[in-house]
Amino acid sequence: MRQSQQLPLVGLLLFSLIPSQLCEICEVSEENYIRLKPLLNTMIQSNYNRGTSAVNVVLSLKLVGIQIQTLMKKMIQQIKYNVKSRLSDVSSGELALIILALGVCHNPEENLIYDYHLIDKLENKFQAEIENMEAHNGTPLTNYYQLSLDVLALCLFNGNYSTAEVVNHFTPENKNYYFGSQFSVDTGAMAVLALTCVNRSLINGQVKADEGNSKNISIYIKSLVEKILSEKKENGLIGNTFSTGEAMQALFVSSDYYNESDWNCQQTLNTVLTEISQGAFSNPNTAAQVLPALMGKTFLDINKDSSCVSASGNFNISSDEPVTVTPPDSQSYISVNYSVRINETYFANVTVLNGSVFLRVMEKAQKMNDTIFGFTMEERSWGPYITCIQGLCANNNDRTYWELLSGGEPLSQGAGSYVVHNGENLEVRWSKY
Ligand code: B12
Repeated sequence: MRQSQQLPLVGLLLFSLIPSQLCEICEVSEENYIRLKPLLNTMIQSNYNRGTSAVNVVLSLKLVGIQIQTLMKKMIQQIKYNVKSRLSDVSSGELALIILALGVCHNPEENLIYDYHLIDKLENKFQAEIENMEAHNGTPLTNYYQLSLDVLALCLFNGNYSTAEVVNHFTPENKNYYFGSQFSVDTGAMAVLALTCVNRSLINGQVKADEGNSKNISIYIKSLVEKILSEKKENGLIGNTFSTGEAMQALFVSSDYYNESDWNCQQTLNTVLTEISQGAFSNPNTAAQVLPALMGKTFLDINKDSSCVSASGNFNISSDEPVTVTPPDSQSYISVNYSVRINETYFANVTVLNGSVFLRVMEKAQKMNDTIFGFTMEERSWGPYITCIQGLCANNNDRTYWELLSGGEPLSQGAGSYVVHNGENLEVRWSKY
């Protein structure tokens, strides 16, 4: 064969070797938007009277180009109330999310950020986090997921923050990226988004350039990306089902830091779509956190003029679609082993209706013996959060909490969502993170 005849063949061969999952194109195609419908239904049909979830949802929907007036109105009401009446109770990350949701895609509500001086207030809350770290052995008031949200919001909306402080506190070895010995993918992913924003501002000269800081931040991003990728499972999920969307966002913005062969984005996307079809994202927060990545968006698009092109038309959204209620299996009962572990372990065998969630087991055990199994909880946007058992209460400064486990393995859902099974060994363990 003459050399000129071989060329097209060589070209074809090379082309076929190029991996098909370039990250820029790893998003759900328009003809597959129907597969995202369960996420939208979850978000639209919830009745947001708790915590931050309406903010998460509005941020997510607007970022992908979907505007839902009734939700927006509800969120603005919530925000006004929060800012006027309980700002001291609003955590730094909650305020950061409020700013991101108000400012996303330069919508008319953006003015509220400035009318209420929310950026100044976030700067103060961020400073309080740093002060708490100084006073409490490096532990912030909240957590590093929220500190990353703070830096991200300050970076995107031109707030003041010290790059040196960011370099100082966001080293990849920092204990706050871990819960126990487990690297928190959600936390690492949010940090990559924040650090990427800071680095881009340094490079574009928006923040006083300092080559040393920028170099350090790049090293941090690379290391965090490695940690995120090392949590990739065989089926493509990164961390667990609920951290994968945010991990995808982090990997989208950091593709210079890993090789194409390190991540099969399409596999991750397909697994998430399968999980959606199996009803995994039934909590509006989980739906809100996963949606942007599936539509190729990241939090770094929040203040881009070009983003947020309306996608509503592609979804045929209606807020009064019937809610799909799964009928209970039957009125049969199951029995589970429940234990509370502090230093000692306290056991109970508990009978509950088939289809019950973990919380029902805890309530039943409490009725059986209030001294041993008595507990308190707080209603959060994610559902009930277990705060105290036997009067022993979780404490952020001590990094203690009540951990939920099944068969000795930590659960990836809360007490209000996790459906228990017959014969299961359930445990609530006094733990340190
Ligand atoms: C930090 C964090 C924690 C910290 C919270 C304390 C602290 N220092 O802040 C610790 C380590 C204690 C924790 C515990 C748990 N967590 Co957690 N946590 C997070 C994380 C990384 C950030 C939350 C946050 O600050 N958000 C920003 C602020 C503005 O929102 P917020 O709603 O006000 O945040 C508060 C609540 O979310 C609450 N919280 C944290 N986790 C959970 C989990 C549940 C079920 C509830 C009801 C509340 C809650 O603490 C936050 C700070 O006050 C998220 C990751 C994510 N993707 O969101 C996971 C996340 C929310 N946690 C999760 C889980 C599963 C748990 C546990 C059930 C794990 C377990 N096996 O025990 C326990 C809760 C058990 C209980 N006692 O009820 C899941 C929830 C998934 C789901 N489908 O419900 C997430 C999404 C992580 C994941 N990818 O799996 N968590």
